[in-house]
Amino acid sequence: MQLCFATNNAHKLAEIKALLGETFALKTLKEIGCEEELPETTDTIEGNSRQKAEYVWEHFGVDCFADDSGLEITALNGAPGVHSAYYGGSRDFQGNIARVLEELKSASDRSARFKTVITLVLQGKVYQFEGVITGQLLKEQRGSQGFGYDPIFVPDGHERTFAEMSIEEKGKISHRSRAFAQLVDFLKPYS
Ligand code: ITT
Repeated sequence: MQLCFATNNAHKLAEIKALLGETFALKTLKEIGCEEELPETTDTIEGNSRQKAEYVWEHFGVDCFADDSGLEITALNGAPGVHSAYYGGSRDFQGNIARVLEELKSASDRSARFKTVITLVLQGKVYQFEGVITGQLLKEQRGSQGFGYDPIFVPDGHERTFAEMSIEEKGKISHRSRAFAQLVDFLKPYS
């Protein structure tokens, strides 16, 4: 089954390919001829996920799914949330982490959660799937795997940060894999 994953993030693509295996011929945006930046102008993770998937369906006529994720920090009332990618002012992981650590300097509650919402557009019909993982934010970075806020996030029930885990270990428990497990289940009859 031909399906496009609407992302430009190579780390995410690698994670999802590892999860999906060979069942689907997963196409990248480039492979379907989409070179432009996808719109992400709503103010929610759900909205941006849907906006990206619908854009690909409407402009390229290819079944596709998009995900949008973010880090929701309790002490910051759910920020950075939909603004996670640019929280430090630009699309720079170190800048984003620096701002979070600064804002949490005097916080006693360091709990947070990663959330992923996947939107699938299949022959024009829209479906959404959500995955969440809760954890704690460290005061300094540990590990070099992964991306984004991984070096400061320790999932509940674990000792190591996401950045200290292999792609496979993170893939077993992550917000994205939880959302994707639902997508894969949903797609089973179509494969
Ligand atoms: P695309 O929109 O091109 O798919 P993106 O980097 O913007 O890629 P998301 O919208 O899904 O990715 O996530 C927004 C930001 O949230 C992302 O840039 C990271 O800073 C953070 N984030 C999401 N998932 C993460 C993860 O598994 N580990 C660490 N940070 C993550």
